[in-house]
Amino acid sequence: MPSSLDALNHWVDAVARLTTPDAIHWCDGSEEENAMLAARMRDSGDFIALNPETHPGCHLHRSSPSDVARVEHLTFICTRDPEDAGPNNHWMAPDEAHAKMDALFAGCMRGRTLYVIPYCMGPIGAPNARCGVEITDSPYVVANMRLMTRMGAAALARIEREGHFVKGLHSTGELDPDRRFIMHFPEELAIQSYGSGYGGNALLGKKCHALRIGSWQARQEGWLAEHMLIVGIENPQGETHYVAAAFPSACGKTNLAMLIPPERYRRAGWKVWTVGDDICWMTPGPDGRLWAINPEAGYFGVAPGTGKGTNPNALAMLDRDTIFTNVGVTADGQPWWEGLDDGTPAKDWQGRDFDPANGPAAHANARFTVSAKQCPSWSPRAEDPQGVPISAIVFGGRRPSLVPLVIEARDWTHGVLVGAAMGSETTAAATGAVGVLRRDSMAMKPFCGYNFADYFTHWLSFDKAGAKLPKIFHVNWFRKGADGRFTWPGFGENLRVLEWIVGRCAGTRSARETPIGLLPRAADLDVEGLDLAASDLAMLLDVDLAGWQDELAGIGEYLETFGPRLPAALRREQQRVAAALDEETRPRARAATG
Ligand code: GTP
Ligand code: SPV
Ligand code: MN
Repeated sequence: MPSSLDALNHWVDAVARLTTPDAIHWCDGSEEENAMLAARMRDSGDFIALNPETHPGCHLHRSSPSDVARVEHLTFICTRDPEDAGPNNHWMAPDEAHAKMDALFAGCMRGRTLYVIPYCMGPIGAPNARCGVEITDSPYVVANMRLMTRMGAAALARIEREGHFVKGLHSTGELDPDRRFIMHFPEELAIQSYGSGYGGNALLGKKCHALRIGSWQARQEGWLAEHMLIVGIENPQGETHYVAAAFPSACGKTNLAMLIPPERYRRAGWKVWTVGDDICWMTPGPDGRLWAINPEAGYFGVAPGTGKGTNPNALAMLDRDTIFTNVGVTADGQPWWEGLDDGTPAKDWQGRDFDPANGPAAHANARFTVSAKQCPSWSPRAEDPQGVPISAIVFGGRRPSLVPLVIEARDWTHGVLVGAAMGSETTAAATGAVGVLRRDSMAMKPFCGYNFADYFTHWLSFDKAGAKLPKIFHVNWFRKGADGRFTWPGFGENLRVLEWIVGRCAGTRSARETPIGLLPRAADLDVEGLDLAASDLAMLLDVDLAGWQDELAGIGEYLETFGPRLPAALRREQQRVAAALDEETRPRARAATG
């Protein structure tokens, strides 16, 4: 009887014939292997050892200066029918994409080692976990995948048992932005990535598998693959509610997932537990609730802005066995970035002597890669094969104006509209302009592996008999005042908003009804001890009706771009909210004219 690993062996042989590596290495995920690869990278210059006293086991990697972020314009969904990819994706015909990629991959591993990385997304024993194999010629990718996934022998054993896996092929190629593509073939459960060594472009288990291919499979199989953190909020009575939150790239997921409660909350007994910081797979359970697992085993987090005052939990895990990418370094070999509380940079992220005239010491999208187990707030439920039940889903983005601190959707359909309508200013996590407001539905614009119209239909379909769905909310930590500064203090203080959210789920907190949803009154939010003027709080909780009328018109235009495939229920919901706003403004208009 042929082994169920035959398919894997045949594929590795075929890739080796195409790419002609000097050697093939099957990764087992062991300590010895990791030490061997780190030594190899220190020799080649891919890794720079950091100060062994202050940062044992830590390395710095400097990527090519033109390869520092995801490349959305070079990322494609290759389906037979372009309509299946939708207007939210770049599309290429599978045959054309394969021909292009075969030409790039031909002979590209000459002089290099081909690494075979079997990995599992999700706890190895979880029924909803999924396996993949990434072939790469980058030892840096191997070292990162070892921290970010369950990689090696156990994953290979699961693949052998299940007989199927997602095939990911990656080569750093020449790191030439003109010879760079990230291709997805959801109908073949395959990914091909060439010409980048960076994060989401190269660690194929993450965005390529767990979100783009994952979302495609989730739609077929009735679950959700989302760009969400998962956090447990434990109240002083010892009850823990789990919240899943979707914010676009570099908009606060890692920070919210590991927040430290404000002093007074801590003393009262509030605790926060980190389950995941970037990706969430949710499946309806037999009890009708949504149960979530974090498919990842580590964090690939934004370094700049991570400091004692903002995210001390993150800082506490970054002093050992961490890979830093594109940060600066101090004279005594410690990693350094803007927002770190102490130290001074000697070298910048490109290895030049630090000179403020050249810009910040760390690249704005500089990252750390670290095992989740090192996080002080790591949840005891993080490895639970059943996952955790979700009480609330939260959407949010960077909205300098208009959008209040927090809104509760009135029901699931309204919540899906709130998620679909999400907008946010772009960040350095992807190449291109930063600070441009764009729609980013459910924070999945760069990551949904199929047509957003079908994705909205899929979201709506969860609202059926027997379902006990989470409440849906929208938050905005990024509202700016007339002084151009963030009005809300954010970070740990965000627990005050989460407390209201969890209280709404438990039925213990009140709210006022508005045309755009339910909002706390100033008295409903605990702001004791905050340095926040009453007028600022009023601004954060105000609903600017005229501004929202324009916003709803913009949302309507955005929904129109999806054409007839858009679910009618979503369009009706947009019309309902628009009509409620018109209704609310009518008496005032009459009073003004009469
Ligand atoms: P990805 O890993 O790219 O998906 O990003 P993320 O959503 O995990 O973002 P992260 O938590 O790393 O935050 C990105 C940036 O936003 C950092 O520079 C943070 O300091 C900043 N940030 C996070 N939370 C807050 C907040 O509550 N208020 C403000 N003003 N800034 C925040
Ligand atoms: C993001 O951009 O949302 C990230 C980093 O989390 S990457 O792995 O590059 O996608
Ligand atoms: Mn992300």
